[in-house]
Amino acid sequence: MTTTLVTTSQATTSQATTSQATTSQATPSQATPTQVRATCPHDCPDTCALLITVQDGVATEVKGDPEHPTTAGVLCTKVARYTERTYHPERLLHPLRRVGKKGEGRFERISWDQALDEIATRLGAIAARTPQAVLPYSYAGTMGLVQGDSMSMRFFHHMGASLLDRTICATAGFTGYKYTIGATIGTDLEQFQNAKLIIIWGGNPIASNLHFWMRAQEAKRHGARLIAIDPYRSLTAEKCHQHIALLPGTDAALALGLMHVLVNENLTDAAYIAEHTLGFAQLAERAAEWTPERTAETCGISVDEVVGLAREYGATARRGEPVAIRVNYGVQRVHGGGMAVRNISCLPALVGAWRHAAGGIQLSASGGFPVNRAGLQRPDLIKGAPRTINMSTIGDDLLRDSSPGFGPKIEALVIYNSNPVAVAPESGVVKRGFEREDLFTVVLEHFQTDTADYADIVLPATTQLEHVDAHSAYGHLYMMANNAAIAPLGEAKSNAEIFRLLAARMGYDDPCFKESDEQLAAQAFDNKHVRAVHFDWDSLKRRGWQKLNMQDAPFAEGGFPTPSGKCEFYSASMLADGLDPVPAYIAPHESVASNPALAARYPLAMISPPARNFLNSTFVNVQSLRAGEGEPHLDIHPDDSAARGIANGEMVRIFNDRGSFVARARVTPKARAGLVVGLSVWWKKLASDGKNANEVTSQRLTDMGRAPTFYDTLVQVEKAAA
Ligand SMILES: Nc1nc2c(c(=O)[nH]1)N[C@H]1C(S)=C(S)[C@@H](COP(=O)(O)OP(=O)(O)OC[C@H]3O[C@@H](n4cnc5c(=O)[nH]c(N)nc54)[C@H](O)[C@@H]3O)O[C@H]1N2
Ligand SMILES: Nc1nc2c(c(=O)[nH]1)N[C@H]1C(S)=C(S)[C@@H](COP(=O)(O)OP(=O)(O)OC[C@H]3O[C@@H](n4cnc5c(=O)[nH]c(N)nc54)[C@H](O)[C@@H]3O)O[C@H]1N2
Ligand code: SF4
Ligand SMILES: [Mo]
Repeated sequence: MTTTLVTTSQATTSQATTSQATTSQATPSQATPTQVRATCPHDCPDTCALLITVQDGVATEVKGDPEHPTTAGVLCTKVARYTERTYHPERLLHPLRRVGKKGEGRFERISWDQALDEIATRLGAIAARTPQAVLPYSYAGTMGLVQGDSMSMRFFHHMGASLLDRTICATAGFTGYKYTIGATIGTDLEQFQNAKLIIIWGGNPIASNLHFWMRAQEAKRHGARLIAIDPYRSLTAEKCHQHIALLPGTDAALALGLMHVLVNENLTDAAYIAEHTLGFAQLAERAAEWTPERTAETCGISVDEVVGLAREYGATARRGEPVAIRVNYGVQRVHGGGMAVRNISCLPALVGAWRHAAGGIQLSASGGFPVNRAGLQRPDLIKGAPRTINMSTIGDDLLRDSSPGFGPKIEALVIYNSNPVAVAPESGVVKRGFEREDLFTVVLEHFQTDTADYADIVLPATTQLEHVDAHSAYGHLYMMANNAAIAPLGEAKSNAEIFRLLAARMGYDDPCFKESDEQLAAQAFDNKHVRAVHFDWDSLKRRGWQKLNMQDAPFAEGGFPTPSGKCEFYSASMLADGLDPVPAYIAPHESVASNPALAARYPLAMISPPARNFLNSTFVNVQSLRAGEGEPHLDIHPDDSAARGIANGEMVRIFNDRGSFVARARVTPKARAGLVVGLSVWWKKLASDGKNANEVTSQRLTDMGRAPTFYDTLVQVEKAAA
C-alpha cells in the first residue's frame, strides 16, 4: 500500500471524532493512507521516532522509523501496540465531576464550561488568599517539552503557587554525576557498539532501554564482554557474560573496591589523571580503606568478583580498548544513591576510558540539550517567593497543617502527567492525604487512574497521536518533533490548551497565555546555542529529528564542565553542600548490616524495578500488555521461600511497619537470597487487594538530590491468608 508523508496541518484537518475513530475501521477505506512523523512521549531513554499510519482520520499502525539512527525501525512491545492504548474503550473523553466519596471512582459527566468555571472559581478563591496553598503535581507521563511543562508552568508561576521539586526519578544520581563530571553528558549511544567491555550497572535495558541493548548486542557480536551488576538476575543480567549480584544499595562500596585494585595494581592512566582530574591523592587514600575483602563483605559478593572486575576493566583500558559503563537508575533509589553514581562516574577518568568515543560512561544524555526552559516556562512570571514541595514526600506533605517551617497547608492539587497514588512512596500515607475532604483535586488524564479516583474534577487529555510536541531525549542526542496524527478523541484537549483555557478563565492577560502549542514547540530549543544552532521548528517537524552538534568523545581532552574543568575526584562543591568531598560509602537506611534491629523483624530486602510490559504505571490498563505480566508477582529465592513454607505460585503477603500488599510468589534463584523482587508499578485497583509495592516503600530520601529510596526497603513475607 502506498502512503504519503504529511505534517501536522494536513493531518489534523482530517476531522476524526471519537465515533468516527472507533467505527471507521470497519468501513471501507476511502482515502490513501498517510504517514505522520511522531515521537514516543514516554519516560524512556530511547525517545523513538515513530511513523503513524493514518487512514480516514484513524491511526491504524504505529511503527518505528527505520531511518532514525537509534530507533532503527524497532519499537518495544508497549508502543508497538499504541493504537490499543489510544482507542482504548476506557479513554476519558469528557470532563467529569466526582459524585461519590474520594477514591470510590463515581463521577458524572459535565461540560468543559462547567469544569473550567468550577476550577477557576475554586482555585481562584484559594489563590486570592493563599496562592501557595495551590500545588501543581506532574512528572513524565509525557516527556514533551510543550505538553510537559510549558503553559502549565506559566500558569502556576503567574498564580504564585507552590513550586514542585521533581525528584521522583533521577535527581540523586544526577546530583552525584554533576559533582563529578559537571553535566549529564557522557558516551553517545551510537558509540557503544564499538566498546570492548560494557558494564551494565543497575539497569535492565532489555526492558527499559531496548535501543541501548541493541547496541550492546552489536558490540557482543564484535567480541565485547558484557557484565551486569544487579542484585536481581534480570532479563538483561541473564544474557550478559557475567552477572555480579551484589546486595542492593552497596554499589558505592563496589566502586571503591574497584578503585582500590586499580590503584594498587597500577591499572590507572597516570597521564589522563594528571591532566584531567582533580584530587587523585585523596581518592587513592580513601580507596586504600576498601580492600577487596572489605568490599566483598559489604556487597555480599566474592573477593574474586571484585578483583576480577577491576582487572578486566583496567586491563582492557590499558590495552587501548574502549571500556564503557551504562549506569542506570537501579543504583540510585537507596540512601547512598547519589554517592553511588558519583563513585561509579569516577572510574572512566581513572583508567582513561574517556580517550575513546566508545569509552566512558552514560547516565543520561539530557545535559547536552539546550532546552529553552526559561522561554517555555517563564520563571520570570513567578509571583512572590513561593516555597518548594518535594513530590517524593507528597504523602506527608498533604497531611501537614500550616506552620512557620512548612508554610500554608496544601488546599488544592492540580495533577497532570503523573499517577502519584500508585507511584509515590509510602502509599498508605499518600492515600490518606488524597482522601482529605478539604482538598480540592483536579486531574488531567487519559484514563481513570488510581489518582483520578480521588479527583474532584477530571479533565480528558489528548495523547501523543492527538497533539503537537517537541522532545529532547535522555538516551540519545536527537531533537525530536511530534506531529499530531489524528484529531483529539471525544472532547479531549492537550495539557497546554487546558492551561491556556484556565488562564483565560482566571483573567491572566499576559500575552504569553495566548501562545499556541505550535508556537510553544517553536521555542523548545535555544537556536543560538552552538549545539542547536540549526534548530527551527518547521524543518524539525518535517524531518522528524535533528542531531545535536556534539563532539564524539566529549572528554577525550578533558574539558569537564565542573568548576575546575576537571573530573572532580575531590569536590569542593560537595564539601560546601555538607557532603563528603571524596568518594565514600553511605549504607542503606534499611539493610541487615545497617539496621540489624529492623532486620530482626523484616529480614528481606525488597526492590520493585520496572516491569517490561509497563512503563511505570502507564499501560497497566492495556489488556494485552497486562496479560504479558499476568498479575503482581514476588520473586523469592528458594531458601527464603522454604524457610517460610511458601510454595511456588502461592499467594504471599509482603509487609513491614508501613503497610502490606499481596502478590503471587515465584520461587526462583533470580532473586538472590535475602532479596525479594516485585516488578512494578501496578495500578492498585487492578490488583486483587487494591494495593501495590509502594505500600511498603518509605518516604525517606537519598543522600543528595532529595530523591526517593524505593529500593531501600526491608520487609517480611508470609503466606497470605486464604
Ligand atoms: N519497560 C519499561 N521501561 C522503562 C520503565 C518502565 O517502567 N518499564 N521506566 C522508565 C523509567 S521512568 C526509568 S527511570 C528507567 C529506569 O531504568 P533502569 O534503572 O534501567 O530500570 P530497570 O531497567 O528496572 O533497571 C534497574 C535494575 O536495577 C536493579 N537494581 C535495583 N536495586 C539495585 C542496586 O542497589 N544496585 C544495582 N546495581 N542494581 C539495582 C534492578 O534489579 C533492575 O534490574 O526506565 C524507563 N524505561
Ligand atoms: N515502587 C516503585 N515506585 C516507583 C518506581 C519504581 O521503580 N518502583 N519508579 C519511579 C520512577 S523512576 C518514576 S519516573 C515514577 C513515574 O511516575 P509517573 O511520572 O507518575 O509515571 P506514570 O505512572 O507512568 O504516570 C504517568 C501518567 O501520565 C498520564 N499521561 C501521559 N501523557 C499525558 C498527557 O499528555 N497529558 C496528561 N494529562 N496525562 C498524561 C498517563 O496516562 C499516566 O497515568 O514512578 C516512580 N515510582
Ligand atoms: S517506550 Fe522507549 S523503547 Fe518503547 S517506543 Fe517509546 S522510546 Fe521506544
Ligand atoms: Mo523514572
